[in-house]
Amino acid sequence: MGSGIAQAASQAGYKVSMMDTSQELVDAGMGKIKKMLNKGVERGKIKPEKVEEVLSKIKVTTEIKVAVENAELVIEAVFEDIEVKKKLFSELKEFCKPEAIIASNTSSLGINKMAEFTEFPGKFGGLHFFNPAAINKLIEVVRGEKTSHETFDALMNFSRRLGKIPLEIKDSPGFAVNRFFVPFLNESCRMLEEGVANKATIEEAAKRGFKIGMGPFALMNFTGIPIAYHAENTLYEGLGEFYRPSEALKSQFEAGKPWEFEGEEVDESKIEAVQKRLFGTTWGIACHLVEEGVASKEDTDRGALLGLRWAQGPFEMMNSYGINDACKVVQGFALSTDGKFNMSESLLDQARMKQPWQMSTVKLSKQDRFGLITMCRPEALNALNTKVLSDLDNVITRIKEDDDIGVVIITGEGNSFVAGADIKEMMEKSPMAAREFTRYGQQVLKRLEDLDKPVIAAVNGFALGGGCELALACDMIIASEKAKLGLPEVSLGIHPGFGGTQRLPRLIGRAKAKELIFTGDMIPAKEAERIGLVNKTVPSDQLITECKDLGARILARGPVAVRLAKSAINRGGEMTLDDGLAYEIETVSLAFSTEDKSEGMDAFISKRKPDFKGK
Ligand code: CO8
Repeated sequence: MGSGIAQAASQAGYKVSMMDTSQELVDAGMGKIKKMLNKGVERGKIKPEKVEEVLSKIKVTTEIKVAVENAELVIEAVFEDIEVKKKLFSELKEFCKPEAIIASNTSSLGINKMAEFTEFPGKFGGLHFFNPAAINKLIEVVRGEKTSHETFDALMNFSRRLGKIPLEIKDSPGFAVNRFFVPFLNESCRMLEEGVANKATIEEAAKRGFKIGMGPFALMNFTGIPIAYHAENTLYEGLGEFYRPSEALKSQFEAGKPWEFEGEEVDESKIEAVQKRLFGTTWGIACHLVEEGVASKEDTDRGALLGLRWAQGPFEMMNSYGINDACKVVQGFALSTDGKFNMSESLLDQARMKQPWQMSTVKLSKQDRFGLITMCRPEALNALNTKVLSDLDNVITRIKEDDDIGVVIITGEGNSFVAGADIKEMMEKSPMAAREFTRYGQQVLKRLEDLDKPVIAAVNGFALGGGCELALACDMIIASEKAKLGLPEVSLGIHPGFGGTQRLPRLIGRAKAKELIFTGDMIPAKEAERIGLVNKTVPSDQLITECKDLGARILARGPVAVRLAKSAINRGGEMTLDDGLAYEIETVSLAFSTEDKSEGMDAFISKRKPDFKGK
């Protein structure tokens, strides 16, 4: 795992020091990295010239002092034994800089427990990578009781820079994904042991129920029965009787043999019963995770989608199944466990209210007078489907009603702003349905454009198609130097429909807009700045700070004047010059009727700073 982490960090541009206890082990680690990189080149995922660059950034050593003395971040991936970790942490105390952050890649030892052995528990947290660490997009970022906000934010940002999709996790046995996945394996073994069905039937029921390519027994054979057994034991030790490894799993582990199920017949009459038990286990545990504050519903589902390749996460599955029926399934399962598994109270509440789980793909957070919108569907590069548009619509309503928010900043989770409308959803649409979708997309973007507060697009990565059109509906665009913008619709056989054919020519002129739209070319942020599509390009780690600086300069001015100026520019742009000028007379006259105008002019004459009240 360590070599995969080193590779991921080096590919993201970090200088890496990779340490192991012997020269053979570090050489083997470098060998694995070279192999992975060459495979990446063969698959066209990595440019050949990048290989040397990545390798040159990784220095190997067997001496801990050399490895960590200049490190900003140390990630340990040593053997999962608390004594081994304890010894390592005491060595780190001696050689690390005091400001260094230490992270553990543990999957089975608690972050709180390990923090006791570190010198600065506030600077310690978990970075749980998934295999293969260099490629797998998922990472669980674990907050211990003593992990500081700064450390946690730094670990989240580090994960994002690695191109990972980080889940925010509170320390708890198995974190989020293993907490429901390993019991899914264990419950399959328990059903076998109880004679509920044979392996082939359980395998088939799981494949159909969770829409996965491999069922539990094939998965255990693939990833290792000892891993499943040890992981279940960890859950049992931390969480109690329900999680005890089944006898069937234990004896298979002790026998050291893979599961055999070739030649077994699938018994169709038992499929439903098996599925209900697997649903009961995974859905019930998912609810507990959220009730205990270990993970959000959204992150739990994302973990299942990305880490396990399920077609839907547990919460989305419950909604599709029907919340009342899902509740009955989990209740039936809980009753069958003789009190070992507690029924989820939150699921009972949802069923009582007949309300499916509410999950949002768009986050709104408030910091001072800023409303920060984050498009949060990183598994699909934040592509806009009907649900995302509806979530954005709801967030716009909340912002409209919130007088504390003076400036809005909109950005994307991960390495993408928004990679366009969702192609998978659009594929199925008839012309009528496409018309409806286009109308809805335009309506939501128009509501954003018409907000009576300045909106800044913080374009952090891909802003393509509908994503570029979303940025165009904002008042200003600040882009990270890593961002790429474009309207590639014609390469899909359609053309921009969320306002691109209208707003882009108005912003950059018809000829340039035609060039971008007709070619579908994707352009880097600097070029977008040159042609006037982007206001400013900034280093990626300064993107939000730059947007806030710009926002703060606006917030210091007369709020009513800014609002009226936005209206004059937006509405005036749709009129003839004469009508626009007439409209400007109205807005500026209105500005003269405000207290802000008296305050602004008085402050100028008195040589003091104005104190605008927005009236
Ligand atoms: N829709 C759905 N899924 C997407 C989209 C998208 N627009 N973009 C990326 N994804 C998904 C990928 O399918 C992939 O999912 P999975 O892992 O399950 O295969 C995941 O996001 C990661 O993407 P990639 O593996 O492709 O990531 P790369 O880094 O290799 O490539 C790119 C990144 C270059 C951005 C590439 O993903 C891409 O080309 N995406 C499509 C961009 C595009 O064409 N956008 C325009 C869409 S059309 C549009 O916006 C129309 C607007 C309104 C018209 C209304 C008419 C009805």
